[in-house]
Amino acid sequence: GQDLSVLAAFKLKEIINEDPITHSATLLGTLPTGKDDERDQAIISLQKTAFDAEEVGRLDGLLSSVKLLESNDIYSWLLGSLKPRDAADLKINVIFPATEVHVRKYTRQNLVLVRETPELYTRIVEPYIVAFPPSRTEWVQNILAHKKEAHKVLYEEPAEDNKFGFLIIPDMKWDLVTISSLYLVALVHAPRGKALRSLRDLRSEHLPLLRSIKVQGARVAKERWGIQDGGLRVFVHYQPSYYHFHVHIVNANYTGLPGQSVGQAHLLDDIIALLELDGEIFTKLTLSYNLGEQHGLYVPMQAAQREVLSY
Ligand code: M7G
Repeated sequence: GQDLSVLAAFKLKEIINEDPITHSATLLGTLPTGKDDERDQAIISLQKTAFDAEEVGRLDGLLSSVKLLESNDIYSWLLGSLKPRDAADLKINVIFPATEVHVRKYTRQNLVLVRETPELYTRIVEPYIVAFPPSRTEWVQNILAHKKEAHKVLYEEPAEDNKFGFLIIPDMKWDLVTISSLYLVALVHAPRGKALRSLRDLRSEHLPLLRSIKVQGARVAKERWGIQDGGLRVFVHYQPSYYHFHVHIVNANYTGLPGQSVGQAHLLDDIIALLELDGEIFTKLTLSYNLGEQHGLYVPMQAAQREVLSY
């Protein structure tokens, strides 16, 4: 259809990432803008979809051909091809037009761990956050204003004068069908003048918001998809890619994703527990995290590390 012809017009420049564990590849290239012969930068990510538990049970319906590679005692290994079927084989994400920040984010890169004291936050990280143009979180504003993805909102609490609200919506990483890779995101509705950008901004006044995200996320996942208590991994990224506070709500069994590693993901339960101990804790804590060498904070944070006491 229409969409296929758009993707077919993609011209590859470079494969910027490839991961045999997540069965994914990220392509950098160009797509036509629709204006004359103009083309602009595009990022296309391909990921093989997970199996549906029911579908793997019927191998005859699943496989079109197999080839034996080897057999030894009770062990055999083969290669097989999937039959054309109703379920999709690939989840495809397109970013177009893609900015340089996107290209850098999606390009395979070395990671380093850095330590961010409150002082380094104020001096380096906060100005970096403030410098992002508002267009960077246009997609969030579109969702919060019900201009995009409106029919997919699963739960919503509006903000009131002094009260934070939020909504829960399927994450764009999710294919919307495979429960084993269920991935939702909660986006915060901040009252006027109370922007909440990241983990660093959290204070005791946000505890009701955080608890409500936890409760409603669990309720939605249970009612819609039968996910039982304890079946979700709910976490926050630091650093995130987008500085409009949001929470990742993921099937607990969907493990091993790059965004779930130590050095990036913080469990919402742990964040709540910390704030219960001390409502100002995020103004005092040194936070450690990994940065890719293409990340905008990499150079300044690396340079500042010698100021951070190591022990
Ligand atoms: P993050 O921690 O800021 O960055 O999370 P990450 O992308 O490095 O994880 C942002 C989350 O929002 C990610 O899980 C994205 O997949 C998701 N997301 C990003 N965009 C642009 C969209 C969107 O347009 N719609 C939806 N539904 N989710 C999005």
